[in-house]
Amino acid sequence: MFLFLRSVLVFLLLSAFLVSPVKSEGIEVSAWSRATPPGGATGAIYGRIANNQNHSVGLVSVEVGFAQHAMIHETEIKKDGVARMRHGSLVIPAAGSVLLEPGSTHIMLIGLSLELSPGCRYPFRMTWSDGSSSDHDFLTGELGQMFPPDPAFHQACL
Ligand SMILES: [Cu+2]
Repeated sequence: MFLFLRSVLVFLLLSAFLVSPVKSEGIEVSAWSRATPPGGATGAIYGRIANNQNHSVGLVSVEVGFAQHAMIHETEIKKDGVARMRHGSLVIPAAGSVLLEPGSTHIMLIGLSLELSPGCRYPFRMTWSDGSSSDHDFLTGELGQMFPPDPAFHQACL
């Protein structure tokens, strides 16, 4: 009897551990950034976010352990030709994807506590409107790079 109760207890503890928090399996991200210049405290994450689920999801927040803030920004070109960034939002349609790229929508990183180095891969977490969250990495290319770097030459730097 005691052994039975003990296995029930172990089972309950394991289940609680496994179901919380809810991890989304339905979000696929290939993300990248540019290297930051020495002393630079801001950066941006670009890439493609695909939603393989049958419901759309809105991005609630992005957590990057080494940035004070991470938020969606949209770049708009004003009539005077000057680019300005403003706060935006992101919804990934059901069975669809969204592209983040330089000069357009991006995840802005503010208050970086480390320099983003070429050849590095860094972790981040996204939280979604359906209550799930998903963990991803972004690859870092060169300063000013306009295209995603080659994943083959990247290693975890954290
Ligand atoms: Cu920005």
